[in-house]
Amino acid sequence: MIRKTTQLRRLLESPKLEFLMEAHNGLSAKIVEEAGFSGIWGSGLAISAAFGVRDNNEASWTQVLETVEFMSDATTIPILLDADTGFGNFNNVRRLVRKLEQINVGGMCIEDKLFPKTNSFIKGEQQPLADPIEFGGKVKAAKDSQQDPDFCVVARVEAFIAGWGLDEALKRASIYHDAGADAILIHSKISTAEQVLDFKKEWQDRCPVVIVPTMYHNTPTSVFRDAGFSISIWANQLLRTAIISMQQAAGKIFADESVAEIEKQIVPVKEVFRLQNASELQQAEKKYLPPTKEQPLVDPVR
Ligand code: SPV
Ligand code: MG
Repeated sequence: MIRKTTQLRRLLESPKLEFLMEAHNGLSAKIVEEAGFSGIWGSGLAISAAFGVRDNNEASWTQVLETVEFMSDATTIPILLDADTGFGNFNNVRRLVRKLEQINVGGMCIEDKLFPKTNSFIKGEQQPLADPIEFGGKVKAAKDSQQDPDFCVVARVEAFIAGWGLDEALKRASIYHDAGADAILIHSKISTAEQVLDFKKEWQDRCPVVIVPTMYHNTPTSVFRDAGFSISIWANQLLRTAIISMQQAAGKIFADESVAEIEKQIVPVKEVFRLQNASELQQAEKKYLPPTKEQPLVDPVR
């Protein structure tokens, strides 16, 4: 079994465009893996939304890590955790890296904003950026504290989000690269890929570049491939899929005062059991529990 850190590093360094799909709990992480993805984006937006709170560090870092541990345990592909600003200063980042390694997370992405952060698509231009030298120290602290040489630290540049131009984005990326970042995530909130393409043209191949085409979703993937980006992150689409499915189902059941109609549209309960790997426990019970004459209490899978 290849270590998750190594798997993530290979994705970052692979010559072809790779993809990470967002997940926000153990179940969605498993669905991402079953769909065929090679890696998971542990989205701060999606995890906080699933908790019912805002993407403003309202969920504590230990609450986030508890969720990410379930995600990691449920899957064999690596997770790149969206670790926001690192949940504090360089010292908090050092502890964060040690904890992420313990729960088998492949790497983390930290962004050059201030704690408590705000989602990049909410009043981005009013968001203060971190001092780039201070943020470079955070990146260096992260790299110095990892035990596994393949643990990946992705530095996210929010210059475009905050209304700055290409020069500022490149200046920041250089500082973070010099501090040891394994990759740069260049974020943009405009509806075209212009900013990230401009960045990549200047940055060239100094280190892998990661993008999040949430707002420029109409850009064909071939454009990203041709430009030589390393990873494209689909950052929130499963959360948004789940929201509309749950809204429609809840609304229909409320209106019908019945689940008869919706039953045809939703997965059978046995699909839930399959995703939970209930059959493995049934086998283990046969192996480890003392034999009884009684039938198993339930046999929901078969
Ligand atoms: C996230 O998924 O939480 C991200 C990406 O950080 S974004 O929401 O685009 O800022
Ligand atoms: Mg985020």
